[in-house]
Amino acid sequence: MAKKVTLTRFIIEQQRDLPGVSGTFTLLLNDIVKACKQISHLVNRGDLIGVLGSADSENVQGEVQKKLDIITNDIMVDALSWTGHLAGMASEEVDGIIRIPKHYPKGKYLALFDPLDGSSNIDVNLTVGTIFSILRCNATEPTLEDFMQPGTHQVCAGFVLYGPSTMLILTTGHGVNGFTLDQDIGEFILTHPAMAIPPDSKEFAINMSNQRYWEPPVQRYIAECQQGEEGVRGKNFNMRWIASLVAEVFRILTRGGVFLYPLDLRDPNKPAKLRLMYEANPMAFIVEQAGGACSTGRERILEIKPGGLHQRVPLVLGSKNEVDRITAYHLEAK
Ligand code: AFP
Repeated sequence: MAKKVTLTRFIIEQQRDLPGVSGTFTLLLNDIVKACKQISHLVNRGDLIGVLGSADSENVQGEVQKKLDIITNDIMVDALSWTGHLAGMASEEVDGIIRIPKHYPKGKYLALFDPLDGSSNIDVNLTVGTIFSILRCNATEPTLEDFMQPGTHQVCAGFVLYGPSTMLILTTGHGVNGFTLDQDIGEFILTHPAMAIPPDSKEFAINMSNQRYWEPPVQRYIAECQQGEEGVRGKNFNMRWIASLVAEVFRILTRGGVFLYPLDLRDPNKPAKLRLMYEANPMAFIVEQAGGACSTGRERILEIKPGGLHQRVPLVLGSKNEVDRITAYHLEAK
């Protein structure tokens, strides 16, 4: 029978090759994974335990919250506050810095997360997930400035996919590996070692209902895909839109493709939808580690100097040659 490599074994073995990464990091990762196992159980139980539906409240983004948005945020905060591994946290669901209570020890990392990405899908039983990003922090009382680190400073990034299988996709800067939760033993098992995104693709993901708001370079790229083999691309394209970033990224990690949530001119106060610190940056780290590319259309996501915890950015990620083409169209149109 093939040897089952658990997440814990994988991290410990990988950690031996990572200079300066202490056992604390491994313990922090295990704390995050334990919280995500709890979330997986709740998402799977859904209406059986009355956790679906709207919470009749809005988050800092002005978005209507689902009950599970709040529940999963509480699970993450409760699971990570007491451990002594963190100096602070930030969440899509909370306006400011989430501080570590004074009676708990503090650590040298910051955790930033979207506790339930794609939550607008939860009531229709589609795949959702938890996205997390880990930064280093030397301050015991971190300020906003301590969080404002570019994505290149991430120590680790990952997401857990609550789909037909519960999966963890993880990078610590040494490639991307996928683990599937074995419900029988409650352990994540290495099932997708060394994930790599094909450089070319025939599949794009975009919310077509926003087409009238896109900038010309995006209009051009999508039109060329739609022209198929009769057009300049000389090949036919397929389209997907799951409205769940975690599901789109896993598909792209598995078979290639390009995802676009571009700048749109609909609301000048909200020119983009996805958040830099806990959506774009962790996904950019993962995608680049798998050989893909991640851009705003004009610049590399990971090099953006953040201006706020909930800053939004346009997001183009996936197969490198497709992302490079889209970026080239933006630079040509300058
Ligand atoms: P929700 O978490 O509000 O469902 O938003 C999900 C998301 O941030 C990302 O996961 C999707 O790719 C994108 O928004 C879907 O956006 P649209 O609802 O505009 O299609």
